[in-house]
Amino acid sequence: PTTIYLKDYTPFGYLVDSVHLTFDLAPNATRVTSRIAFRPNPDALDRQFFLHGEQLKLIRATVDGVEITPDVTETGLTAVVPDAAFVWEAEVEIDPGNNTALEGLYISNGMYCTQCEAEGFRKITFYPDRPDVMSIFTVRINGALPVLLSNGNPTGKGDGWAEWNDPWPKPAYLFALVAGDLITHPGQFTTKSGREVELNLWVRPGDEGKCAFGMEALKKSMKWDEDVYGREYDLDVFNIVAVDDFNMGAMENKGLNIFNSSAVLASPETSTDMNFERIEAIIAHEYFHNWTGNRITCRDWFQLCLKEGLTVYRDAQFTSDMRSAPVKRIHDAIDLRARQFAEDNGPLSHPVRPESFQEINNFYTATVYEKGAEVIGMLKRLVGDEAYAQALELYFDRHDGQACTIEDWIKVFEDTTDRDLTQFKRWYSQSGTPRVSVTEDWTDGIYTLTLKQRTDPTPGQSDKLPQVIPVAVGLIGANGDETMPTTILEFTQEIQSFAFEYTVEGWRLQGCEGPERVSGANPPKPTASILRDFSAPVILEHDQSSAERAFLLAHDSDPFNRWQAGRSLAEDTLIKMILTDAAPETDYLDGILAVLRDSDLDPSYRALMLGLPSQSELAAMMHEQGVTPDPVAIWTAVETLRQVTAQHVQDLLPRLHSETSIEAAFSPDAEQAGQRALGGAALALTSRLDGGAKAAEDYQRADNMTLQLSALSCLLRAGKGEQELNAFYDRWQDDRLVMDKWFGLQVAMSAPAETADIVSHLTGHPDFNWKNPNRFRAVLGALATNHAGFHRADGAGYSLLADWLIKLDPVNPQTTARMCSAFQTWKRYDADRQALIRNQLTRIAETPDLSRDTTEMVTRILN
Ligand code: B3K
Ligand code: ZN
Repeated sequence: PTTIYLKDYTPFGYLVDSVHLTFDLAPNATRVTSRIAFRPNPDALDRQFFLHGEQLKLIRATVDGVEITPDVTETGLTAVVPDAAFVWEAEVEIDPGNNTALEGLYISNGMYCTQCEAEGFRKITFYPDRPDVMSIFTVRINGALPVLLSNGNPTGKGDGWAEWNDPWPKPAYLFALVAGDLITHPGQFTTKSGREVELNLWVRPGDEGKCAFGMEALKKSMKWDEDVYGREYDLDVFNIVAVDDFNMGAMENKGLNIFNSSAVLASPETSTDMNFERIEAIIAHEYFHNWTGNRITCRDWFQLCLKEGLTVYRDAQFTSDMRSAPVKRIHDAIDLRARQFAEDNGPLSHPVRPESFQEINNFYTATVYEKGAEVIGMLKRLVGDEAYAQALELYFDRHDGQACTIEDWIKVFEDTTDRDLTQFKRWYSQSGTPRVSVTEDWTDGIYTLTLKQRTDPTPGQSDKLPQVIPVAVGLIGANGDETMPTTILEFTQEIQSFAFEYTVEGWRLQGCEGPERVSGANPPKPTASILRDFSAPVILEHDQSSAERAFLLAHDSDPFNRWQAGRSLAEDTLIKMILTDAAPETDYLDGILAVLRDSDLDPSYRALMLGLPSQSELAAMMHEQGVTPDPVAIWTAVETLRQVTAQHVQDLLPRLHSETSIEAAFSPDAEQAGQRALGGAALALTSRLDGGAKAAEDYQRADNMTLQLSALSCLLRAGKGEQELNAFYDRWQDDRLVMDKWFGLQVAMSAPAETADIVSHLTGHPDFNWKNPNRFRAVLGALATNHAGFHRADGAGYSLLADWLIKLDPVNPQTTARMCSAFQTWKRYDADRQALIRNQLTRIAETPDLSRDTTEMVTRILN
């Protein structure tokens, strides 16, 4: 396989003035006719005329109307063309009916649809399939289907045909086509300048009842982007289509977003609160791409974080505004630590802007997306809100219609603020998670924090340089009052000290403007709250006593760090329990009890406080401490802590149940969702004490999916619920999205010794349609995330996953490759497990005709 390097970028030899495409749809022989106006690119040195093309049957090609015979290979064609403007025409035949990879044009449940990002357009016709080639597309679709959609505005339609024109130049990866028997849930939006936009959410008949929430989320997103970023929508229509077979969440094609049905369809009966929140965020994310991604796109795929990091950052801001900002921040930190830290500290570690790849689809990662968003959050923290807003304004003005780089992005911040961001740019090029360790000094009334940063070597990068880390710090006095409000420390050196002095107005960073130090005063030593609001994506190493953590859990005014104090107490006690069989610490148990009692605290926040670190994270922490993690011991400790917690808060449980019961009609809003989250957490604890009696009752009365699933989880966890599981199946067997939950839950709730057997059993179920990515992930993805079950000592989990990855690879390389990451943490475990995993990885790697996608992933993981 060939490796592509960032440093080798060169522009394409030609510019594309216009593209006309005609599709004659037929399931196994769709004809695609293209007419493309090329002209030499004055900025390019190389005039080689190479068009990408894969799995295309070339019927004919002409240049300026004269038939030619291009040189066609597996990856594209070359042809001799004039050294002046010319018109290229080609007719190709493709087979969407047999396209199981779900890239290019394919058919899902009788519906034609496309997925072109990153490099799928080349499976539709011959084209310079690269994001820096932008053009105006006009599309005609001929097909005997009621709904025929493409990008842009509709320009005509009749029986069996439709025409579309997209006035905004775009790269081919944003092309989309949908054709099928679809029904719209319509909507309408008037933009701030008065443009009337027709909105549609297109679904298959039967799904009409699951559209209302998505449509409202779209309108809210459109409004928010106008209010907060000044970005207005720029076409007459905005279409969203729900598709059942889709490799990821959704795709931001210009004016025609295509969604995995799981990322857009929702109803109270069938969706959990988590589903609602995720759907709202994904709709916003894809919509926000209209400016950050589509109007301003990426020069090449190495710049992917330019659009993804920024768009994730924007959707996080949106969710914070729509729901609870602290809760969103905590969710994001949990997610980053679980997925991105695991990636950044293992064999798949790569910079936010990678420098090489074999298959770009393998780089749609937590690092590019989520760490990419964190980098933007840090930039905003460093320059301030106002400068951030100005820089963004400049970015949109300066680069509208262009294909840009991270250098362009950084430049708008430098030009706005006059800051030199050279060191900051290391966040884009240096991989690995920085570790920040903290030591304190307390001398003569001066409180000093000394911070030290280091990043361990990562693949291809042995030496690391210090990064710019914004560390948000607050100080808290002995009585629990805040004595220094959140202050950003700009931590740029390997070791750096920050001294704080006592003034009439409390504590203050030395050297800052403000009142003088109060000399002679004898203030008590403050307690530091460090990395407030998770101000940087780093691992904080701060040895604090349980008492200090408990103090912060009780008093920190920063909601993130207050939660973090509880989380750290949980981690400490769990690790002690695992290593020494110790009993759970009372600092943790009492701290949790106090938080649960505090009914002034938002229920969703209290529910989060009850969460525990994942078993996989505990394994990572032990590994970092030089101890080989034993998955069964970890599982046992977590079970014990849960049981003891349940007993410890027992008296409070009835109150929590009544406090969280909702009289009002169901709403998926943050308030009710928070109550249900706390109620669910309380139910889980109750089930530890009553063997599932209350859960069985709740299951019977449940009138929404959140409660139904949380009750069923409790029953399964208690080793019960067989009857309910069958009833659930009977009730929901015709609803794909709910059946995904039915499959996934059984795996997630299984006891470690049984997980692999349950997975084997479920993969034999008649409804296990393994070619559907959602169903495949529901079962095999759940296997990979059931830590103790997956890591069963005899290797049953490993071989089962490998069997299925080998089977899926020829059908759908993208989903296979992505799921290989289940093995990325293998070097944490004992020699026996490592050997078992190595065998499976090698077995996958040696499979004949393994896809480029999967080959790249297993090779990187093995090395
Ligand atoms: N841009 C798409 C992801 C495409 C993934 C291609 N393998 C969705 C998103 O990030 O919005
Ligand atoms: Zn995106």
